[in-house]
Amino acid sequence: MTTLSAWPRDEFEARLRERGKAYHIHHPFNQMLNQGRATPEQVRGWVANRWVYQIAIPMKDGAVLSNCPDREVRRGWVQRILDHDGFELGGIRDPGGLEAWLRLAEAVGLQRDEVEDQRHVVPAVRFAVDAYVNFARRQPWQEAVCSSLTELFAPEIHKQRLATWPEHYPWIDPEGLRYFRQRVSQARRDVEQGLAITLAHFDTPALQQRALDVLQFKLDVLWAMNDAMATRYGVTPVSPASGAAA
Ligand code: AHQ
Repeated sequence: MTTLSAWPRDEFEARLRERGKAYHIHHPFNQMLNQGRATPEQVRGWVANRWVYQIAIPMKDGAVLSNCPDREVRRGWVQRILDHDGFELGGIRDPGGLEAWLRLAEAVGLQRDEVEDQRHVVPAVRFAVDAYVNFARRQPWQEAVCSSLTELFAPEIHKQRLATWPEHYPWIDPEGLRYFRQRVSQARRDVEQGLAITLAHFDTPALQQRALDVLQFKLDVLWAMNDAMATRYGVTPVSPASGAAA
């Protein structure tokens, strides 16, 4: 019986990054959005549905904190809640990412209340988001940390929106894209802590495979959200005339 040894950390990281092939940047609904094929209704549907994911993040991160006995880890992780909920500390005030998302909603022609009351949210979007929050509540905190590593691939998707939406959707007030701008650096900082914890904790062959499975679960959460939105709003096909890349 050959006893497998754990992958060295650089190989383990490479295998985590390799899962980026299944990131929702490759989903047809997201490709439609970032290639400029989305109608205003599809853009608004995406913003209104993603609201339930955004408001779940602080609760998910609160679950990580509540399960984590390590003060040093909590000191780093708590920043994520401030990023989204905003804060007022020692005279410094930041309205936070949830406020920025509502600004995005107004910029695409939604009213704040129709986003906050979740009237447009598709059931399967809600179920996928609930699966993520409940995963973080129930699983060991290190697995919840690992599941956040879809953010390894997030800077690219935010930069893609910033690069393509102004040209494709001139009707969207550019001020609404602030959320994507701030996430590029926040995602990079998040990943520094999340990756270090993951590479250190998952240190046997079985644990490393578990980490890949956890990351795949979260990739599936994001993919399933896009499936649900595609079913509800459709995916505007690439028009033969434009010949734009599929
Ligand atoms: O806006 C996003 C965000 O705040 C987070 C937190 C992080 C997590 O803890 O799981 N993941 C995440 C993501 C955000 N935006 C998504 C997007 O496509 O706009 C990407 C998503 C992620 O990659 O998990």
